[in-house]
Amino acid sequence: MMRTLSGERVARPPIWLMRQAGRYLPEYRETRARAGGFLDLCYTPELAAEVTLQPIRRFGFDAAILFADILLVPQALGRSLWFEQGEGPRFDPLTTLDEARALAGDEEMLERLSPIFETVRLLRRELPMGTPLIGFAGAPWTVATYVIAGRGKDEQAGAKSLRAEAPETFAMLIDRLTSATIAYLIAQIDAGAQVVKLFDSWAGALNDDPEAFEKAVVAPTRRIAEALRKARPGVPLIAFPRGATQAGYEKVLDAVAPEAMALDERTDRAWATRRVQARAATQGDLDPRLLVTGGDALKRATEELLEAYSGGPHIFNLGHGVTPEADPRHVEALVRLVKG
Ligand code: 1CP
Repeated sequence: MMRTLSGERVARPPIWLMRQAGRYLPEYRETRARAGGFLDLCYTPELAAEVTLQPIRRFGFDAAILFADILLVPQALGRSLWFEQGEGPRFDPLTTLDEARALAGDEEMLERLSPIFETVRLLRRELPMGTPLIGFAGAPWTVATYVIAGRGKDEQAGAKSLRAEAPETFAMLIDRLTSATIAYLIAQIDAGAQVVKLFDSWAGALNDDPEAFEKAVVAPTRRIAEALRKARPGVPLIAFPRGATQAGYEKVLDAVAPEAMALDERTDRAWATRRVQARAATQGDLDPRLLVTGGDALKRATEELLEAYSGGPHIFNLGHGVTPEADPRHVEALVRLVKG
């Protein structure tokens, strides 16, 4: 994993999966029940470390990703967050300048997130040698879409209209999220995270507005990358502007120069190997649905992917997260295929 992130093409690509810890694993569901709920699980270091390690033990992935969530940052900034059973995260929507001004400062935020850093420290002690720990945060745009609309999935319209109608409020929120994200990632690195990933899951919602993409996706991501490189040089960064156009991915590549670029399942691999892999390790881009269906289709798609990216540094992953419907036996078959 670390050699690939330094730009080396290794004989067998490392493999890890987004959402490799999660509801598709019975041991995860059991631990979450023991914690009481999803947020309790995130804030209980022993149990969060346990669910981070579960997929490492079961499948032998080449990297671990800290068990936490991108929405813990806005929660620690003072926005109330809860999970609707069977639906997903909810916030009280942020819509006014006063609400944006009232967000907590970095110190208060870091204090509230201190259990997360304890999880990182526990993991660095317990992970096998050679299995690096990936820390992460949501990119400001994606986090803002949840904070503004109060919910996720297909609800980016709220953030887009706040940007148009209350630009000062929107800019203040993005600015606060950007500096909070820098402080949060530095604290994860100091606790032991060896790689960091920025999830911009809703970057593609701005594909129809290049100026907004530049200001809300590219600029904050650039600021975070530059601050991290200055404060903690040598820690590789994985960028993930999910759903962006090819031009959008290339803008992030130009502005951020990440060590790896995560690609979603709509990626044109001829473009990705020519334009992305020449400058960063690629990561992705298997369709997560194949882990529900498995079988020959999974085998063929995996072989095609390995072949397509074989000319340069590549990290095997999905185009998005493992879904709750995925079958652990198919994940096991996938890891066996890639490692073989
Ligand atoms: O147990 C449960 O029911 C909760 C499901 C769950 C899990 C397992 C949520 C709620 N978050 C997580 C963990 C999580 N989230 C991780 C940790 C470890 C791992 O990957 O194994 C990470 C990196 C995330 C990141 C995350 N959270 C993103 C970015 C990646 C992506 O999937 O696009 C996003 C958008 C979130 C928000 C979020 N948190 C949880 C859910 C269900 C969602 C998505 C909500 C929506 O549909 O918009």
